[in-house]
Amino acid sequence: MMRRIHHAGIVVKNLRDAYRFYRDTLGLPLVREAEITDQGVRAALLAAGETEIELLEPLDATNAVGRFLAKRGEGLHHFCFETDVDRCLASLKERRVELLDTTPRPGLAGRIAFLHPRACAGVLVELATGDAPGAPAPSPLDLQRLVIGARESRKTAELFQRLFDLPEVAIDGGSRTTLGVGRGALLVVPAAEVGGIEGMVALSLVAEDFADLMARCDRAKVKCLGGPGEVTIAPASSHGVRLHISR
Ligand code: CMX
Repeated sequence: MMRRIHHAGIVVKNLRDAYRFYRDTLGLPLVREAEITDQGVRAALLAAGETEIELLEPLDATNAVGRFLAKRGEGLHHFCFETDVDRCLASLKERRVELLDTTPRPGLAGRIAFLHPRACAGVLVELATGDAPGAPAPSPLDLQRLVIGARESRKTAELFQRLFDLPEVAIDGGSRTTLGVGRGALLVVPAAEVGGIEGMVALSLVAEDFADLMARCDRAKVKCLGGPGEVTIAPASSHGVRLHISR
């Protein structure tokens, strides 16, 4: 039912500053940018392989995204599945799952609807019809995994499996669960293994040309921790998001 992770949404103070890192340093191509007035945001989608990264700048400090920014700072805000939104909403309604949108509305990713974070272990999940089929924009980075921290990781993984009919594709010693979504995956891990963070923790990406990417990060003075084939970009450099990048 879930065709792919359509995008991971990141709240930023300012789109122009965030472009400097995500578009100019990482090299992610801008797919589109628009103001979504009913949501009180200016949003931009950037291609990252099969999926996309959505940057969200609140238009004022008092709306839902503005309050999120004030309370938690810049960082991961939600993620979105591409699916048949009407069918999926009908099925979720039948199961009395708590929704923010009971009917789809227009968004940057097509017709969209949000579930309440209370229904998804504190994670804000969006559903979207996605774009008309076409070749994805070529991108130097492929977003492959989204990491979710949970106090009871097994239970949370089972919840996501049940809600979205996701296959379990790998078990790592019983404490980590990988759920397949298209060519990508959700990795549910115990919060204790990720500094106690519950909810969206990190994004894992694979670089087409790792050496070139490292050179660009170096020129832009981006702080990277790690070894020769895999780095974690310090959240201070990536607008609050832990980015794991491997070759
Ligand atoms: N993920 C997880 N929890 C969130 C959250 C998020 N993105 N945003 C807010 N919350 C939590 C808050 O931390 C708070 O938790 P506590 O009660 O434990 O403190 C609780 O939700 C209430 O927060 P609030 O600021 O009072 O916000 P509201 O209750 O008014 O709304 C939410 C919260 C999630 C329903 C709201 O942010 C919302 O409607 N979001 C969906 C719409 C959206 O995000 N649009 C932007 C995307 C645009 C697009 O792609 O089209």
